[in-house]
Amino acid sequence: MNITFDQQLSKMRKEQEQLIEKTNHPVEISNGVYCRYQHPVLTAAHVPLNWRYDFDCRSNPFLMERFGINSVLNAGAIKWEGKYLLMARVEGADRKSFFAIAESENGTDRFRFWDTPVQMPETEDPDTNVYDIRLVHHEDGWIYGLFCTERKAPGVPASDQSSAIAQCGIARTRDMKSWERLPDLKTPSAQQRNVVLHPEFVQGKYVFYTRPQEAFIDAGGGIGLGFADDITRAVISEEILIDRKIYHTVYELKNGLGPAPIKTKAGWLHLAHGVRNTAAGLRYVLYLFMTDLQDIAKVIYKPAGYFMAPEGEERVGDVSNVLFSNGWIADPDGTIHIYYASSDTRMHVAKTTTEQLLDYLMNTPEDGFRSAASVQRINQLIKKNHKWKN
Ligand code: M1P
Repeated sequence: MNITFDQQLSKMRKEQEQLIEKTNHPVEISNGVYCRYQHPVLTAAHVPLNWRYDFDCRSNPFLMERFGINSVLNAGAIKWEGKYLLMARVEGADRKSFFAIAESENGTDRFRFWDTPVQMPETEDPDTNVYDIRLVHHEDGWIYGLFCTERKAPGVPASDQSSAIAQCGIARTRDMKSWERLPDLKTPSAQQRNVVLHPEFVQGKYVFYTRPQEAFIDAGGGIGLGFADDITRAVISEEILIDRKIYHTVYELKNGLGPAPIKTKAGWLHLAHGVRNTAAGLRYVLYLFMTDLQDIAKVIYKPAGYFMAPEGEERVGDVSNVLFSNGWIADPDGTIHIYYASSDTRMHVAKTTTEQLLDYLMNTPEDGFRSAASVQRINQLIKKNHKWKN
């Protein structure tokens, strides 16, 4: 039976509504640190149909998708007017990313995109691609979005159509709707990605977490920190490395900060991604560390290894074996929603609390950097557990 244009459109609408309205439940098994939720919270299929299809049967008789969406990933997150907002990186079939905001009442399901994508202003040097925004409500009163702006590398031979320059774009808003674009961050490094703004002034200055890198893919020594006097012309003259890459760790090849840190009574809570190389390609996992409230460059707790790694279906996607997070929301009751993308394809949520993360940070052994040190730690645990046998 041939179905009509109207029947097909109404079927598509119904299916999308069912997807958006699906309740998300926590998965039963948890490691005590966090709890994953069953379904992705945002996917390409959540993107509104009227962004993708021409609904006029005269100009689109086959009801073809006119603007393909490839993936929805790496979302910044913020609580705004009581709603959980994800400012996602939406990537079209044309490979370009743009930002779009989706909101939910409870932070775990029914995320629905706003009517139109974000209209991000450009600087005099237009961005080829923008992605991975970090949202932060700064104590100066503005909400800032720091993101990667990518442009073709200048002065390369015509045969080279891949070399690119990544820099940190900065925009700010007061209403999450209209954005003011500020000049890109200037640092001593040739390229920047994964730059995050600290939510408070330190000694009257804006503080940026950076990731100094000399080339587009290869990152430098680790996660850096720099100060700027003026955010409307942000210049960092020195980057201090606060979390270095280390041989034979999950962040051996590169690392980068995730969302802006959360302030707790014990210190600043940081979520980051670490990357190592394998025969199957790069593997991205998430790890946590904490910095001192007085000296934000000082790491005071850093459990060994990863906090979250790709599992099950998360392992497969556009860039497989990747977890990446640039958004989390801390509620006043201590609940933390961690938003993470899997394999550069879709967004998920995991829930935890400040109390659980503090316990994890303070009581998980640090990396011993040797197999023998791992065995020693396990033996300590076995000894401690002896009296609880059976
Ligand atoms: O493909 C994995 C990630 O790769 C980049 O992250 P990094 O700069 O740390 O290597 C980014 O392009 C990120 O968007 C992507 O998810």
